[in-house]
Amino acid sequence: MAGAIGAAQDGFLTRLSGGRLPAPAVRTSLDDAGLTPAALTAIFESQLTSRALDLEARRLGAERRGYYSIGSAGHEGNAALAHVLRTDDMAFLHYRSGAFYIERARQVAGETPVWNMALSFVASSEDPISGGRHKVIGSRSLFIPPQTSTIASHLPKAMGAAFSIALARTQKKNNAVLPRDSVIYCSFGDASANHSTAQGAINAAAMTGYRGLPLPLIFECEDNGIGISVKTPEGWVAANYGARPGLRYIHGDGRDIVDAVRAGREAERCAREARKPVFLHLRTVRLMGHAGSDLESGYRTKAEIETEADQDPLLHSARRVIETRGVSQEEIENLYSVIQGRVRRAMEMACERPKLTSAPEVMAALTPRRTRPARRPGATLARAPDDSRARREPQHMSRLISLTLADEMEKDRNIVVFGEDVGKKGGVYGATTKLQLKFGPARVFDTPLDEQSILGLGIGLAHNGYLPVPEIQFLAYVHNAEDQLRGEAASLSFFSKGQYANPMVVRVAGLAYQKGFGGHFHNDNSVAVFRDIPGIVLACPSSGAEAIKMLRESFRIAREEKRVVIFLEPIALYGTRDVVDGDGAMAAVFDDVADTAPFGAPNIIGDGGDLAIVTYGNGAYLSRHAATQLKAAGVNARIIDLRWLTPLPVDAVIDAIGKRRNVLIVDECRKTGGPAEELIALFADRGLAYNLRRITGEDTFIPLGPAADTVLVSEAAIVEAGLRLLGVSAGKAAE
Ligand SMILES: Cc1ncc(C[n+]2csc(CCOP(=O)(O)OP(=O)(O)O)c2C)c(N)n1
Repeated sequence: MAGAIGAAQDGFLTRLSGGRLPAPAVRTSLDDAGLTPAALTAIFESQLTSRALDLEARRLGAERRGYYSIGSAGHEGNAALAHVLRTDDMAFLHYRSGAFYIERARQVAGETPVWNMALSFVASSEDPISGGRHKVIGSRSLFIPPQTSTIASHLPKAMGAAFSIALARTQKKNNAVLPRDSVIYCSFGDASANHSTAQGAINAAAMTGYRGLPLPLIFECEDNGIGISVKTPEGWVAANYGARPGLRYIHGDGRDIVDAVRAGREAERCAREARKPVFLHLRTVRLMGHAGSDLESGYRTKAEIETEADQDPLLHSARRVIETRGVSQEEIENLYSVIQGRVRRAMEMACERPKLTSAPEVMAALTPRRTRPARRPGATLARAPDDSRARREPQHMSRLISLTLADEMEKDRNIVVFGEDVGKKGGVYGATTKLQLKFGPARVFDTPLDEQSILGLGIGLAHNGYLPVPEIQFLAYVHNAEDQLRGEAASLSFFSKGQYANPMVVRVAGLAYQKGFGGHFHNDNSVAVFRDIPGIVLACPSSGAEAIKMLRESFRIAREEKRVVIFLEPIALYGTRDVVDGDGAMAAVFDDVADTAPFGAPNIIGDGGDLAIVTYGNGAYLSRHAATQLKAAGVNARIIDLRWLTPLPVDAVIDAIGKRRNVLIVDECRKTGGPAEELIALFADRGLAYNLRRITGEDTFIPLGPAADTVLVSEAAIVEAGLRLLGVSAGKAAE
């Protein structure tokens, strides 16, 4: 009968047919769980459908017609959470959440979960969530953002999204995406719970709960006791999370759907009504190995595999349905057979649907769909400090940044600023000065000391209609959190066909040349980490006025193009007022700067026809000095300050170089991985035969004290390189 599909692996069917149903694992009754018999049967159907999809995906994978990766078999208990939660409770899912997805979709009219998953398994361009880019579980209408495969990387944003719900409620935000009484659900495996990303997010959630702040969040750990081939020590998850301050712990048996619903309801009450974070620990089993290609027999004994299969949640559910509804085993087999037939037909039809066929099609989703969301007028506090005087006087870059932030925040209430020390202190370098006084702690606040949580908080807030401005205190500390940008924020549009976006302006203080605060970590001169992230925008201002104009444009890019913008602030220029003594050229009067710096347009300084110096950040500042010396030697230079380092505005740069044959690239970053590499490659691609040279930092970490100067680009080196390019000897220039 029904076993035609995947019979070889279908331990469920074999056991069911043989009457080998497991003994009850728990004593929870339907009444205890608030579950009706009809609901039980409906959930069971979702579980069966998920299993049928797993088996079909395997079959197509083996036939090289599909791309089976990881299945949900053994984890179908997560359908309980879909039953318990509302369909507008945003869900950040573990990759074994097929049953959750199907059960949630069942509750919404017009959803076609089987067809959608089938399209995803075969990477059809008609897959409604990723458009054939990846096998992901996700849906815009079901409040399920698609998830990447990096384990635990979704926990920080789940924490952030839960935080955003509470914040929106406090602020009475009327354009929130997430309902004010909704909760966030985030699931993951037991091995994933050990990851530092998970630890950081759970810690941040627990700390929020410990402080008595609302956080409607369910972390659900699906504990199958193993991560690929490595066993989690017995009892470890409970021991680790059972008694965390600020975090409620609830245990349930995910093999038994009734107990899973009971535990899920308890967790839901805690998150929704008490608005406290919960750690829901569900026991599960993992069936059919880790993934399609995994040979489980290599690390598990046959007996272990069989014992797991005996505890199949589908068998437990079948027993529950037989006991509750008085149906026979044959009736369940028939039901499964019908479901399998439906799934097979969907899979076969999906194989015929179109795939992505060109790079432009693939890449169309790298950036989100553009919109022009309305700004919500900002609000300042009744007794907010008056900065009108500061706006009328010349200020250096860091103060201008705080004034620009204040200006933007006044115009747009969706903007929130957060990070380490940005609140009362106003930032280590004063770039958020007075913002908290002006806008209050709901819009400007300090975070725990954890960059992953800071960026995750940004992603979560952006999911709820905020325009987050997280600050990373030093460029060197982006690195321990870079996946939040690379794997999460920047990839969301790609995996969701532009349907989901998490626009933000990430402020990062960085680059070298700091005096008196030396060493590598505060002088990190590498932007390689950002340069190859598809879709991201990297901006780097070179003066006070530029910072105002570029920050304004960065907000526009985030708001209208929904992009992730990294705003890299050169620390050494924060307090610099002059290019040459007393000229005030690096400072600006905020109220006098009315325009913006258009995305993709470099800043052109000077009109010298002998030499084009292509540079950015501190390099632009040094080049302005050097240009004066070059001029004295008879070499007239034009400085082309890139402003936008990713994507590089190459066409505009070539335009700005114009007829000049001599081109000097001044790249303050290390030789390896700096923007100079790409510029030269782009010039070569276009067959441009400039008389070309680059000077860069050395491939080293920055040492302390004056030794730093030995490895960084200097004004003298720019002058020398410029003269050499033109064949003017330095000695001759000095004459
Ligand atoms: C950061 C990261 N490291 C390694 C992997 C490779 N990997 C994929 S799944 C997995 C095991 C996860 O186990 P667990 O969290 O228990 O979930 P399960 O697969 O058992 O449901 C590993 C190591 C990954 N995806 N992400």
